[in-house]
Amino acid sequence: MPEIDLDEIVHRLRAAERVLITSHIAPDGDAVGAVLALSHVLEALHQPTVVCALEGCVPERYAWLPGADKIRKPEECAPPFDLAVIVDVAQLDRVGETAKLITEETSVIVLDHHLEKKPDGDLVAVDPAYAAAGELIVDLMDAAGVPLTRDIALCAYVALTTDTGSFKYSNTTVRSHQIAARLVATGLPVTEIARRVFDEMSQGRFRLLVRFVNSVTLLDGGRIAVGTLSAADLAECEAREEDTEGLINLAHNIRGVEVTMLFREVDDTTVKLSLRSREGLNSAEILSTLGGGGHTAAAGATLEMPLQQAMSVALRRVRESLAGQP
Ligand SMILES: [Mn+2]
Repeated sequence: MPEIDLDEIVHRLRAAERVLITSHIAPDGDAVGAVLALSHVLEALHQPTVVCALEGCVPERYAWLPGADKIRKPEECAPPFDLAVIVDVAQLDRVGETAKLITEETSVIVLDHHLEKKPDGDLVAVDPAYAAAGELIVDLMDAAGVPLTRDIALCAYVALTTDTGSFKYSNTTVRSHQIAARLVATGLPVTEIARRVFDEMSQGRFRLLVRFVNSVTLLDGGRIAVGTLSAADLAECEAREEDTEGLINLAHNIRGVEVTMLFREVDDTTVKLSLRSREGLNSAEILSTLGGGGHTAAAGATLEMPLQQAMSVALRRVRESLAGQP
């Protein structure tokens, strides 16, 4: 990993006048939280023109975050930007249509924590030791000498709690807790945040959850759990794409399961695969030959093939990885 030079990034942020901040398609809590936390840091730093853009809607459970109402769809934004900061993702082809707002005159800073060997961007801060991109933004805030505000804290806290599964996942570190303590000390209503982010769900999500649970099958003596959601499941449940977030963890909690796979059929030729793995198995590596990526414990891939074919291809890949395990 390249050495991270936060001071150089601060220098570039300070010099920029029109800044685009964006993240990956299908934004999760870390994407939305880190984008917004950075926008608040930038406004405190020197008040450039800041435009936050995301492809797709901000999931309802994050829509109450301060500044979320200012997040635009890419087609609503007017380039040029002299600087684009992409957070929680390191590849421009994963920010979707927003990438079109980045032109010749735009320099690109990448702030990410995924296992990414070839990040895009002119200036790159990618370090998988960060539990969340939001955690990296807090370090950047400190490097910039920007005081922690409640708005920054709220956004960074949601980023951190969602990407660590409330400080349960293996990416959680002492630093994650230390940063969380600083954020909470600004007076965050943690119970209320947890209810909004993790517990409360739409009826559509509840119906989808039931379908997902019923779809789960255990293979290979219970080492692999596989769940599927068809395009019809989403439609019939009146659920949205965002309603699938986190469902996979329900199956991954089954005792003895080492790898959990969720296949979500987008249409006849596109399947989104999510993968979770226990310690000793690298999810990102398992999916790397299928064009996917992510973290050690959690990764994803988009497979351009029908559901049945996607299942057999990915299952073969997982079994190869498990074959190397005791
Ligand atoms: Mn993240």
